[in-house]
Amino acid sequence: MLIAHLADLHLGYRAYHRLAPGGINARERDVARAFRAALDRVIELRPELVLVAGDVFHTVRPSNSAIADAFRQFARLAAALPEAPIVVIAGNHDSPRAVETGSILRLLAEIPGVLVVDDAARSLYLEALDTSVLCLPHNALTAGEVVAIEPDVAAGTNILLLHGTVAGGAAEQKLRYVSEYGGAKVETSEIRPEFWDYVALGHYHIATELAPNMWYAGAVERTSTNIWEEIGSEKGFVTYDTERRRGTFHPVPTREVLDLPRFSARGMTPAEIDARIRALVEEIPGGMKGKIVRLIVTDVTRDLFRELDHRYIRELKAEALHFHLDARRPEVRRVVGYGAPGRRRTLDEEVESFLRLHWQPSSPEIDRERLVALAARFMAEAAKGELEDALVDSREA
Ligand SMILES: [Mn+2]
Repeated sequence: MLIAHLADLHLGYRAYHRLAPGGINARERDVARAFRAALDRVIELRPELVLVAGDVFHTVRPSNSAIADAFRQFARLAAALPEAPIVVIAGNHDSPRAVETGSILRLLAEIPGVLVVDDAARSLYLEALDTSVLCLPHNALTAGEVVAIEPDVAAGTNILLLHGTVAGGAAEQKLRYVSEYGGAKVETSEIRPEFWDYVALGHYHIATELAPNMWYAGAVERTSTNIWEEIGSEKGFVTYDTERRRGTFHPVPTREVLDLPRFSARGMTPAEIDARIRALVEEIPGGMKGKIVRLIVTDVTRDLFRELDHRYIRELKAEALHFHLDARRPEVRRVVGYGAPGRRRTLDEEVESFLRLHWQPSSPEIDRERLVALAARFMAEAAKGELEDALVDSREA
């Protein structure tokens, strides 16, 4: 049996306030196009089963245009592959926290051939394929109930479909970044990949083979919190052949994202910094036009930043789809304990590591150290139940 495995579509994702012709956010259109391209290829490959491992939508309440497009695309897929069941689970992005919100994914279940599991764990037996798919959407793994991750002994083929961060085993070496905040965590020893014909994973946005029969399909476009961590890896989906026991990654075209070589401004004059920026930009093959580009410059003092050629920087911002001149002030870096084995980070450590390692200031005027200190204070106040007072104090300060 040939299985097509997609994940993390993030339909309705928006960024950068740039509009494409027709008024749709340019990045939202990129994501919709990447999804269409992925489906074109899936249809050509004619799989017998299609799995979507969560985060179909970027938010619990996507825009009407994102919903309409998703419905059209899933209907197109179902019509093109009438024999192939399409099994969709919810991820952390499309799982409402409050039950009364309801899940938008249920709409997709109106399409004949599309099966949706959006809340509790459920095992689906697909009779025509003699295949059982154990579906573990985000909520099934975070509700606090113990889920038995067991194959169905009566089924000819057993598949596990889950949305979360896999820990332990090959995941320790192969997952390059701490995955999206807010995901569930599952140990490789709980999954036991050797017990399954195939394990289809969603949540980590870079396509990754954790075992020959266990893959993260990765996202179809760069939609994670820190897209710079996804540079150098292609986006797309995976097919798995249960007879040959082999997975194949299929890339789809995506928008170009560049992280220019970073440099330190220490000892440089504003004119020298301008010249270095210009030289780096002029070396981009094909130029900046329509690309997403970042340039990190460290050790930029506030005075130095003010004296840069902001007219030129504005021109670059206008030409690129998005240009982020990430001018960082000189700062004392402390090493934060990071993913130490055998111990879960406390929430305080999680917040501190996020602010130090992942969060990018939107302006060099923001002092990272002050923000870290403020966050630590708010965490302490929240623990004591006095957050409201602390927030009022900080606004007055
Ligand atoms: Mn995701």
